[in-house]
Amino acid sequence: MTKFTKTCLPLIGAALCAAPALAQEKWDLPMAYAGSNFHSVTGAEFAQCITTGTGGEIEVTTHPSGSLFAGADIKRAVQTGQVPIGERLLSGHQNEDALFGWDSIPFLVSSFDEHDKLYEIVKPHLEELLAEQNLTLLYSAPWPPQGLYFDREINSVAEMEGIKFRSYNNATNRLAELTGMLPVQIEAAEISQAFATGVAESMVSSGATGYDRKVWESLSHFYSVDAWLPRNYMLINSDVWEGVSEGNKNVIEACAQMAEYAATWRAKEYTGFTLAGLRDGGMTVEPANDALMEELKAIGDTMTEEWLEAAGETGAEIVDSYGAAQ
Ligand code: PCA
Repeated sequence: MTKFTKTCLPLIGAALCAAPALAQEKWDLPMAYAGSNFHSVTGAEFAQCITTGTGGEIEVTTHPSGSLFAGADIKRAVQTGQVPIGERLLSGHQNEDALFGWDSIPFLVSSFDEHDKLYEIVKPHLEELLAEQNLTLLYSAPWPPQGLYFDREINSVAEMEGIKFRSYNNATNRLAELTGMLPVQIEAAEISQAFATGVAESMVSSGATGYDRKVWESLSHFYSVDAWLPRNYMLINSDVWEGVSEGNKNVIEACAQMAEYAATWRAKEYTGFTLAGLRDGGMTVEPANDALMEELKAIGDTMTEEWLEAAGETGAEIVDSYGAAQ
């Protein structure tokens, strides 16, 4: 049902109304991270851009902090059409296809520039895989580089033995196993509690997530090892996408391009800002010592091999093309 949300002067008639807003569709957009996080802020602007740009024909409402669907359930909700659109960290679905884990391979890339180059190579493969799952990629943006958080000083992998480690995907689980830590998978929205109650004592994540969740209340050290940069993806159900008019598709694609640019820029800005915030909160923020770095890189080599084995020909093609582009 088409419904005019602006009333027109009765004698003038609908055709002469100034830009009548037609509220034809309402899209709920679940997101896993806190509303103040830069991905969520960008998502809210993206939603507003669509609502405004389509003249209200598509009205998008974001639901941050996993309030509509928890992070782990967002992809399925979009795939099955429970919601038309949603944002998700795809490396959380590496068990469905190793390709989703391309952005969580330790030390394959460590900087935004390297990550961008790898993403350009991966993107068409990823879009193909998503299409098979009835999903269309609208935009995507990285998190800042991943570092290690602890509730104590750590100088070697041996010292990590038995520490309770908050993980967020298969790769982080595996990292815990290989360092002798005990992984427990917890959504970012829940980590402040997990650290406060001792359910977890460490994690690998960005300065941004530690800052968003004020982890200095429970943790003391952040080692900026720059292990990898995982990405969030704004996905739309492909059937819904096909049903969108050409004009509105153009609007959504333009909004998506701006969102990708804004979120990527914010990720970079946020890297230094949030590390300073962790320091202000009282944490020690420093690089890992050389010996620890070497141990971690050896673990990275193991995980790269394991990923290549799981990702088969596509994985090899991606890593080879990346190597050749260097
Ligand atoms: N923050 C998210 C994923 C990567 C990151 O930096 C998290 O910790 O869940």
